[in-house]
Amino acid sequence: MNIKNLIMGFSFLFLACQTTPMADLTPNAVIPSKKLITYQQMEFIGFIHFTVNTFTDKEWGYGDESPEIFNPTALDVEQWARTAHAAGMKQLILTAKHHDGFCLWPSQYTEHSVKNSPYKGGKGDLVGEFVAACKKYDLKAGLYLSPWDRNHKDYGTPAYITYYKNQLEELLTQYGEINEIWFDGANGGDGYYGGANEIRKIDRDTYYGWEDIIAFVKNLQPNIKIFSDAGPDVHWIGNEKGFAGSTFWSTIKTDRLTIGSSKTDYLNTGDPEGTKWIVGQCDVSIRPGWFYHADQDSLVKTPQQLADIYYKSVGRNALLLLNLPPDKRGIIHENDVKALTEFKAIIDASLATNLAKRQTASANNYRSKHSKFAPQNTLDADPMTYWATDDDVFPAALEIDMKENTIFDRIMIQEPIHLGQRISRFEVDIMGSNGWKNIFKGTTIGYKRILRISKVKTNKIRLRVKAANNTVAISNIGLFESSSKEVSQ
Ligand code: FUL
Repeated sequence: MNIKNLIMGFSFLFLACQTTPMADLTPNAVIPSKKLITYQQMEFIGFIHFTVNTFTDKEWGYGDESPEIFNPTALDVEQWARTAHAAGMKQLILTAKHHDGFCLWPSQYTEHSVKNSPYKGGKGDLVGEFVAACKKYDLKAGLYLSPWDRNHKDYGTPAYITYYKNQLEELLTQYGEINEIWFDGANGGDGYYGGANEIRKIDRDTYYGWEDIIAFVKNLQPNIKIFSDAGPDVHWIGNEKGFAGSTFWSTIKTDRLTIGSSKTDYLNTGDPEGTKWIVGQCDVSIRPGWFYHADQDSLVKTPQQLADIYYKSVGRNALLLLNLPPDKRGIIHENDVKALTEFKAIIDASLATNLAKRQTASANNYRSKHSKFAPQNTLDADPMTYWATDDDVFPAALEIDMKENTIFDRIMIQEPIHLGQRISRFEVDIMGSNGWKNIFKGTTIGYKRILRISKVKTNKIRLRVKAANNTVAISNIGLFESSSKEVSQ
């Protein structure tokens, strides 16, 4: 074959490949990394607050507690992990060190730890036991290491930063993979500080040298997710009630964030103009306190309150981080386990059966009329497949025909977030006896939005996206009838 024939052959092949024009969607400028998508897909995770405070009945230990008081009588780390797993959590985060400075692992850099406690005769290592229990119950393990340390004599000086980094190094090199590290925003104030008993204030912007600490952590555990009220991977939602804003963007402007003093309203809604993808996390305790207090045994949140929190966190494009504080025995109290078990049963009953599955979806437009963007992709439960329109089609309308009248009161909608978060205004209509009737007007959707509406009976539902920052794409739609137990019986 001469060179001319070869070129003609290639040109023919090239043209043949072009016969089905299909313009792929342009991803947004800000998209999540694969590891943040996997993180978001966990949806529901748990917190374990346990330390000397459990034994002193305090929320914030002063730092002068004797390690002798840390003496759980029936500690069972596996009960924590079993309880979390049974509730559907995908990760647990343990307070390896809270503000009192007491370490749940035998750190070589301090005497203020389990090694000087009666627990296992000073031979215990709760961080190690916790990580092993998480592994056994298929949970990711995360650790909380309070930056503020009311015990340490050097707190407030550069020497403490060296101490803090040494502790991070112990935690991130001795226990295998740690999926998340939690940096709390409470910082500086009065404390024991090695016997000084004084107030120590720090400059939140400069003292810790966060940039350096973040790089240090990532170097030790490249896959770790770092939480603080300013990210860089996961950010606080701005309250401790477990509620994300009903408008919630996963994008945010980092120059408006400072660890320890970010504006709570801003954290609660995110920012459509945001330049960085940081996943929102809603932390809340199953009890009024973060630590166990016997006088709160009757104040455990009800299964219905927990379900409400679930809809306001997971149902608003964020993660739910629910705290389960072990008691003085070292186990999660029976009342908490009961509430959690009933909560899980309610959510399962409410969201188990997708009434839209195997129904028919159609749309006013779908991109290039190509099956890759077909409306039916919204009913396959796969977060990677989606319906998308041609560019600039507003409203973008997707209709699901159930053929028969169907009763539902929960609507789940997902965007394919690997392409970014796009939708900023949408409406939902149902077919009534006089035609379409609007039943919901909303703003953001994101990874997952679950709408709670009054029960309706209809054979057709329609989603109309009225505004978005890019071409409209929806990955999944679900219709559900909630359990009657969502409301207190
Ligand atoms: C707060 C802390 O001060 C609380 O004690 C608790 O650990 C909570 C999760 O974060 O900022």
